[in-house]
Amino acid sequence: KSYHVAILGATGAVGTELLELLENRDFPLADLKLLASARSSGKTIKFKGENIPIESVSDHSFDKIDIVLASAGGGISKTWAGVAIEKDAVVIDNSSAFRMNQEVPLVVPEVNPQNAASHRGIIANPNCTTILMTLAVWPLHKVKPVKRIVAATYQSASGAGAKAMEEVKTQTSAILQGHPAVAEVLPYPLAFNLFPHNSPMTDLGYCEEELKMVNETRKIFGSQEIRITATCVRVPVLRAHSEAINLEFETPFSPHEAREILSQAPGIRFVEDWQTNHFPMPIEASGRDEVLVGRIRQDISHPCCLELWLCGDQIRKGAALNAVQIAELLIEKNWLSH
Ligand code: A2P
Ligand code: 11C
Repeated sequence: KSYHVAILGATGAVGTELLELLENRDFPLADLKLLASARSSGKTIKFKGENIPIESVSDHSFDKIDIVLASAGGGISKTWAGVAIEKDAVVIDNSSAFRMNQEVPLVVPEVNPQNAASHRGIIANPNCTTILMTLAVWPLHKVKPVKRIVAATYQSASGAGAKAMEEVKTQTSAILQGHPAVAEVLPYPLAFNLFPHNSPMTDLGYCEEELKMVNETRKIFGSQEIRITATCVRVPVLRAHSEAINLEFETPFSPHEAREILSQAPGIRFVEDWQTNHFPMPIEASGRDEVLVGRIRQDISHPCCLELWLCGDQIRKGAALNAVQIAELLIEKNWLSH
């Protein structure tokens, strides 16, 4: 059996990656519909040697579609998800629009695949920093529950979309030629700079991105008790996010045991060479499916805490790949109907 798939936001950073994944994985595709804004209507994108027209999304866009992979932002998802569900499609949504809705499963296939079974037409893809963190923390949490997570992120431009990636390149080139860097997509120049994450600030003094890491991780782990705090920072890297994570357990967790567990964990590639100081780097994580994890060490300030470091391709496992894996899971388990 093969499936009719639509990509909503096909021209964006995540949309482009979705196309590449569908092209290169053994996905049982009957046909592919590419949807974007009216600005892109009439253009085409090459897929498996064929030029597929980009259509402006409309009421009829989801007729006969089985699976919608949505990555055009929360507002667009809110507008169109209901229409797609009415037409019996399942929407796998990359935006934050439905993630904390109690009826919507929030799924990382390596962590909580079983939650996808109960969907009612929408499955939410978590925030990229959350996906990457859960892949590394869950295998340890299963062995010994984590009490508290303290995370600091180093997030690439790709998280703000394809235009932000272009902006960093333009700014870099301007600065190298002695011109000022102009910021239009991101709030401040990112080239040769960094700043606290640009998502809206909340009354808690945490930006929304930081609260996503807190609330989404709790939902995915099915644990409201786990205490989490995060500081999210945008750095001038193009497409992979990095995270420094401190984990507190009830009792000591030996770095050796953590290493053994994470070396075997799904979706992770363990990268640690203490001789050459070679640990995960965004440049080596870019374009890879696996999240690179390493630099596990005992926290010298607390006997029950471990430090670890990870880098993961934000567009791939942080967004597009996780969404495609959810689609593959629904197909494999026969969980598409709602
Ligand atoms: P378009 O290229 O036509 O503007 P990114 O996250 O990389 O910025 O990408 C955003 C994606 O969302 C693009 O594919 C963009 O299409 C799409 N998009 C933006 N506005 C709309 C809209 N009103 N309807 C459908 N798709 C939209
Ligand atoms: C970033 N994580 O790196 C964001 C982008 O909730 O899906 C995606 C925001 C989200 O800026």
